Amino acid sequence: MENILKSIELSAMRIKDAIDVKDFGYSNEQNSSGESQLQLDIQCDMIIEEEFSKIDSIHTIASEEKEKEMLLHEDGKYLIAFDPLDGSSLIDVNLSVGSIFGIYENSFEGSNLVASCYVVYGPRVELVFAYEGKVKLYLLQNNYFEFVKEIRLGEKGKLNAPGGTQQNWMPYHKEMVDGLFQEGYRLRYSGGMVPDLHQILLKGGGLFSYPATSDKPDGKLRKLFEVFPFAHVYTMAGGYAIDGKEELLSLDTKHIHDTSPCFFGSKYEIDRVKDVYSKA
Ligand code: AFP
Repeated sequence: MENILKSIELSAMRIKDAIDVKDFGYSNEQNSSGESQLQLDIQCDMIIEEEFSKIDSIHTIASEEKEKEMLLHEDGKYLIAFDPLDGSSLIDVNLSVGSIFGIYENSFEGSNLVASCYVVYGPRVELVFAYEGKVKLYLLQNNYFEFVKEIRLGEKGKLNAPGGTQQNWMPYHKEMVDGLFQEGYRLRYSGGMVPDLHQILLKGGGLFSYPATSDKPDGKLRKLFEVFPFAHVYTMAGGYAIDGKEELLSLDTKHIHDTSPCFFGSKYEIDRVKDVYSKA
């Protein structure tokens, strides 16, 4: 696992350089979710593929930018699903973006996730790694990811990050989101899952939601590339991650690009979601 973390760190440093200096703009390609791919999305995908190809313990990789998974080493033990540059549509307005990694054994099922990791490219580059019951924060300084601290979520937070188009929310979902605001929760939503969830984690709690909507009944966020890794990080940090009713990590995956409604947060807010959704 140590050499996988090392290769994520090397990828992150190369991606940071690519974000800083390269020319942006769209390619003529679309990814598997039908979104236009930026040149930078493709470049970041290639960087990670190149770094992971050097690690013998990696059996298979699956990227959000590619239709199919790819076999790397027949004798490898791990399968890794990753989103090379999540939130890339925010690059042109200079907001934070991230890379997300889920590391599995045997198959790409939430229950087989053994480690997860994400990198935030913001004013600083930070990396969060969840493994063996601990969630650790690292900061990039002088080409080295220095350990900062262990992360734990509180029982209740103050931040509310509600995703999806409000016009298409279910009425009970709107009521729940409004209810939290009436209790004093503050809105924090950039449109980048990585910085939005990172903020809630580091500020001790709150709720991030991306619900089922009338136009997207299965939500927008992809299980393998976005939802499962963050569910793993949040639960290891003492928080909760559900689809409204079930724990996200207990959900089946039929296709690598499957999506799911998702809610991540601390105990108080997730109890609220469960209460509202159990009556829906
Ligand atoms: P992009 O990678 O296309 O910018 O999408 C980012 C994202 O997948 C995730 O990071 C956000 O939480 C979510 O989409 C935001 O979606 P909305 O724009 O519908 O709020």
